[in-house]
This record gives sequence, structure tokens and C-alpha cells, in this order.
Amino acid sequence: MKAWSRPQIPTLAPDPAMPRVHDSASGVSVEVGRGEGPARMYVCGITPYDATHLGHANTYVAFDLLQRVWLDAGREVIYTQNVTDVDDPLLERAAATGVAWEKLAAEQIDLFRTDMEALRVIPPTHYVGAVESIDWVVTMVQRLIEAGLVYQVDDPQYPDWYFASSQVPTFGGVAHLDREQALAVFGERGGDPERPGKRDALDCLVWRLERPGEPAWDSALGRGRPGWHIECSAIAVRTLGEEFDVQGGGSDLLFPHHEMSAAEGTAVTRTPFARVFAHGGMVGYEGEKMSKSRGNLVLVSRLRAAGTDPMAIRLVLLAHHYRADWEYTDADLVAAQERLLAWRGAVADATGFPAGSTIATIRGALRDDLDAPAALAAVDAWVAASAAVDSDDTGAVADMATAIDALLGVRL
Ligand code: 5CA
Ligand code: ZN
Repeated sequence: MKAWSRPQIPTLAPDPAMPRVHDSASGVSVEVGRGEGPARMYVCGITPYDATHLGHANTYVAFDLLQRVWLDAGREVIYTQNVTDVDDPLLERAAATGVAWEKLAAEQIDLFRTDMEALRVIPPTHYVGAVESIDWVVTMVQRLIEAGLVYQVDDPQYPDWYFASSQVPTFGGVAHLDREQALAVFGERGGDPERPGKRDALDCLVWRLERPGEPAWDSALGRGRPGWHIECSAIAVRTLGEEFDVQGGGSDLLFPHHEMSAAEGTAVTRTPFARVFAHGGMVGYEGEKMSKSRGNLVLVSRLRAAGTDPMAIRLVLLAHHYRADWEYTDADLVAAQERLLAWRGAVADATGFPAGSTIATIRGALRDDLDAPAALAAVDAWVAASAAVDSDDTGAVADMATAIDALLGVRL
């Protein structure tokens, strides 16, 4: 489907050093994107209802930094993001509010696009909905059937199709949970460990046969709709190829989502699927994780409607390391607005403190596991030095504005 428009991205003289990011699977920081061909990244997209809250925005701004670092290094980037535009939570919300699920999804995807554009997030190369990838999902399930890893659950009424996750030797290698933890988290995050008729409690749904009142599509598997994890494995393999650099999302996706989709991908391709699994922290509000089900949301669109500069919203997010869990308060926004004002003041001057070492610090910070807070601190120090030191460097101001725009995505 259509993504959103691409912000203008100024370029600096390229610096070929590659970024490192923390890999949740191995627990260490790994260089990403040096291989043959373009750097390739998949980031799990929204389920389109109650978008776009600051938690979502935090995730997409984090991976936007990674893309910017790659572009700064002169790398071509292929980036895929999905939209879970048919799944239980969306259908439940549509039913609860009396809105057609297609309409709810379309409206929320539109709002998300507007928010991403305002935040100057670079759009994905491939923006793909679950509904439009049903054929890919069915093909992937068929390949898993051929491998003996998908079966029909023992249920005479609804013999849905399940993936035998624990039969894949690498299963467990992403999140490293023991079985007890895995079962608990699976149950909390969309899984059905208790469903009778499965071969193993951790097996996950890949194709759900039609139920009355639910959307369904004809397929060789019977009329039905895709399960969640197979949506992402199918879209990733189709758009990025059998192996890619980074699988990204918030830390709530580590298990079961990324574990299951990696196992499905690996079972089909016989590669580790993604080289690195990167996860952003959880943004909270008023004492809990910000989530649609709890309703404690700070929406980007609401802040924008109240007149907040989107660049201040972006600075709120960048002030926290992407892997940190943090809680949003109004003080975050006040601090970001003050910072934006100070930066804009500094670049409005004709001259500034020489920019070279600051730009090197920003680049170094971002390459080192996307350390945006360290990059912001470097800009703050440059702003202070520009105010304190009489400089006749006329190029400094333009260079800094370019670097802040290109690397941090903040247009001053
Ligand atoms: N459609 C699936 C992924 S395939 C999904 O999780 N959708 S979502 O709308 O619930 O979340 C979209 C993205 O935002 C995911 O990467 C998720 O990890 C991230 N996310 C959700 N809530 C938060 C939060 N409170 N803080 C940080 N990131 C969050
Ligand atoms: Zn996903």
C-alpha cells in the first residue's frame, strides 16, 4: 500500500563507518549493514487502531535513526514495514465501536501516515498490509506444510492450521525464554497455549478458518485469514529476500512474535532470517506501559492538534535511548520545546562554533547503538559554545543544521 512522503534528507560528505546495534538474540552489540547489496531492514508496523501513540512513534523514530546512519555511510537501504490490517484486536475494536473493520483500519493508517510525515520519519520502501499479502502467507504456509511443520488442529468444527514451532531446532534462539516463561508470555501476547487439539502448547496459529461474522479469504487452506506471526515472516521473505540485516520492533515483540516469525522464516529459508533482532524500550504513561488496551495514550496527532511542533515531539523521543523503558510526562515536552528553541536560536546566527568535532561526535554516538541522547548532548554543547565563544566560522551554522537534519531528522 501507499506509504507516506519522503522528507528531504540533506547529505554530508559520506562517512563509510557502519553502525552497531544491540542484538537481543546474542545479547551483544553487532555491526549491521555491511554485507553485499543494500542494507535491509524489517520493522513491525502498527495494528491500525489507536494510532499513533508515543510508544509507536518511539519505535519508528529509533529505526529511522538507523536508516539515517546507513544513508550517511553511503549505503542503499531497503526497508519494509507491515500493517496488521486484519487481526483479532482490530476486529474486536471495530465490533466494540460499531465501525466496519476496513474503515477503522483505513482511517488509522491515514492518521499514522500523517504523523510519520510530520515527525520526518523516512517511509519504508515496501509498506505492506496483511490483507494484500494473503497469497504470500498461503504460499509460505504451504512451504511449511511440505516441510512437515504445519498441521491442522484436532478440532472437527474449526481445524485451523498451526505451526509446530518447537520442531524448529533454532526455536528459542531469539528470546531465550525457558518453557514456563514462554508459555506465560505466549498466553499474554495473543497466543493460545490452552487450545485443545494442538500438538504442543507453544504451536502458533498460521491460518484461521472462517468464523461467522469474521472476514475471510478463499485459499488452498480453506476460507480463512492469516495468523499474526506468519504475516511478518511472509512479508519479510517476499520483500527483503531470505536473509536480511535487522528485524526491529518494540521489546513487547521479542516473544512470541519475533521468535515465531524467525522460526517460520528459518524453517522455509534455512537461514537465520534476520542477522540482528533489535528492540526498542517501552514507553509508559501514568504508571503503566502505554497501550491501546489500557487506554493510557498520548497520541502524536493530539499533541499536534494542540499546536505542538512535531520537531519538539521528535526531540522528546530522541532524549531517551531507544532501548530504555521510560515514562512520558509533560516535563519531557517542555524540555524538548526549550531545546528546540535554543537550537533554532543558535542556527539563526550568522556564525557559530566550528562544527567538525561536534558532527563527528553525533555520528559516533548514533553509530554506537543509536545513542541519540549523547548526540543531543553534543548539539547542546555546540549551542553553548557558539553562545560563549566569539567565532567567525560562517560555515559552522549551515553545517550543523545539515547534520542535525540528516542524522537526527530534526529540521530547524
Ligand atoms: N502489528 C503488530 C506488529 S506486526 C504490532 O505490534 N502493532 S502495534 O500497533 O501494537 O505496535 C506497533 C509497534 O509499536 C510495535 O513495534 C510495538 O513493539 C511498538 N509499541 C507498541 N506499544 C509500545 C510502547 N508502549 N512503547 C514502545 N513501543 C511500543
Ligand atoms: Zn510483526
